[in-house]
Amino acid sequence: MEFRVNEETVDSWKEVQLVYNSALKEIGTKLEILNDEFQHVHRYNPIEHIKARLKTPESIVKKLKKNGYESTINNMIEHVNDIAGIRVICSFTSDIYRIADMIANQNDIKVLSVKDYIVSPKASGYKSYHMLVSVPIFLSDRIVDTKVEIQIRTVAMDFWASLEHKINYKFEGNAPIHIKEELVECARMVSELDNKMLSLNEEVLKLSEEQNGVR
Ligand code: 0O2
Repeated sequence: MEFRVNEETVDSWKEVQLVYNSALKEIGTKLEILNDEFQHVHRYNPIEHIKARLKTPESIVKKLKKNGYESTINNMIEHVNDIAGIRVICSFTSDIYRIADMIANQNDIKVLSVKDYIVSPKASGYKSYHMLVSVPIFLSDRIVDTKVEIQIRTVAMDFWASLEHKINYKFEGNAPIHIKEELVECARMVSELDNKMLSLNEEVLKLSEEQNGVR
């Protein structure tokens, strides 16, 4: 269904914020429930923590401008996919796909697109799993299907991404070439660390299963 858009008015911006905020709450709650259930069944939490944010109006306008769109409420809804963004931080790469599957399997969620920057990292070295989903928000008189961008990554990938973001901000996107190269090298080290931690964890799980089987 459509937003009731009364363009360029403060009221319609407030309505947009209310709906996207509600979408963040919906997805956040779903993730918390999945994490609790996982803990109950497998005695293990795949999610370390969750960060949710609404994109600032300045940032939305900047994105619209960059892509050649006028700053209207309709264009925001149509062309800015990450007004509502939620970041899910996990311990291991395997958790990322587990969480992505659990989200995709929810009946009321529609997966609109997926970008797997783990299989295909960006040239910067950036790794993360992005899902664009839509979730129905039930208002008093209508249902609004609302887009949420979900970024799922490991603690190590998140550490890399936040440092790279800070560096890029400092140099306004034009960091010296040697710093960019160092960041690519750090991204390689992050992948190595993630792989080692995953295989270590798998070995520990296997050993404890064997021990429990013997008893
Ligand atoms: P912010 O401040 O994080 O919100 P789209 O969003 O699909 O219209 P795009 O650029 O094709 O446009 O989307 P993509 O590639 O999926 O990336 C969107 C978000 O991923 C970015 O949001 C960043 O959060 C993150 N990201 C992508 N590439 C990099 C990278 O090289 N380094 C870091 N640190 N983060 C990255 P925004 O809107 O840029 O900013």
